Amino acid sequence: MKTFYNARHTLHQGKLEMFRGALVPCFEVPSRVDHVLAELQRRPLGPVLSPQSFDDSVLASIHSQRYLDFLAHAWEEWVALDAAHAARDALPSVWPVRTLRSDVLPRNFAARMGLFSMDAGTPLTAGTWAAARTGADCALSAAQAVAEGDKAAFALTRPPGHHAGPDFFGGYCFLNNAALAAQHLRRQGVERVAVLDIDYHHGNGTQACFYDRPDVYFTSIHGDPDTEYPFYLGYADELGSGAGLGANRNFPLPRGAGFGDWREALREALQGIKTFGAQALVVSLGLDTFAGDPISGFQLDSSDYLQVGADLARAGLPTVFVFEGGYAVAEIGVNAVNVLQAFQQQAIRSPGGSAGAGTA
Ligand code: Q9C
Ligand code: ZN
Repeated sequence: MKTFYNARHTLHQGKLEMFRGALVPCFEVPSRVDHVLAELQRRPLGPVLSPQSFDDSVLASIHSQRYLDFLAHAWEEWVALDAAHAARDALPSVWPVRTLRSDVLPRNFAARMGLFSMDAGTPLTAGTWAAARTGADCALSAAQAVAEGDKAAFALTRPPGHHAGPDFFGGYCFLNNAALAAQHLRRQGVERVAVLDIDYHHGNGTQACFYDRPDVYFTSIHGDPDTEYPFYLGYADELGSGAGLGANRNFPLPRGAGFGDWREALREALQGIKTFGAQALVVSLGLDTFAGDPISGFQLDSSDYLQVGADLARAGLPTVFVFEGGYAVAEIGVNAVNVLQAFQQQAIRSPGGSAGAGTA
């Protein structure tokens, strides 16, 4: 499969995030993607390509215009407030919670930053917009390749995307790459698209983008939000709303869950996708389900990711993989490419999925 690589990812390098009352070094670091790229050069997955440039129309159909305008100009506003800001990242510190207004857009920068964010763990830096915008092009390029007939494609980018909602950033995410890929597939004529989120953290942003839509099915396997970030979404009783009722399905698992329970949830999630009648699949590929992840709590090992890739291939759907979280940097290359390579090998063995030949 083709990989669309965001060479501008290094422009986004957060310094510090707020964690338990202290500013600590960011977990979401550039070397994450460097390790995946290095592993792709060691193992024969396929070509590594630069993305095509897409105009802003798909972005504006997922994110609000006032949010996109904020992101595109936030850094220059931040530095214009005080030249000393150039040396430190912008973090929000005030939010319009219940009873406060978010319809009015304040002139004050901190007030707007809070209005467009969900946590103080996601620094906005000088290069955040450039990196995120090119990352969106990677996701759209991967979706385009699949729309044109490729069996699968991979968007290798950071910052990640699945926590970013229609008008907010957070969880290290700014533009929702997986949602953009799904929306692009829809616009290219795929009538029913599924998004499967296998990052450790619930994909609250992606769920929010499609919650009332019957044409994009969202399903996620993640740490129980009762104890795990993003806390305020990702419960099993979230089934979609209005016309989208029945097109959302969450599989929260307790912190500490092992591969057996995780894989059973994957089986059920894929069954839901099949029942929905998806014609294409977008996978939010987080690798923070790994036992060695420093901020997460599942127990997958590196070889388990081979099973994950093969299980995904047996769904028999054209598939866009979008890189999300994963903070065990030394192992993230092997773990990511294990999923992708096993997917590719299984897809060759049983084209069209488990209904095809050679399922033994
Ligand atoms: N400092 C993704 O995996 N912070 N985002 C948790 C650790 C938020 C994770 C506390 C974690 C967000 C894309
Ligand atoms: Zn995550």
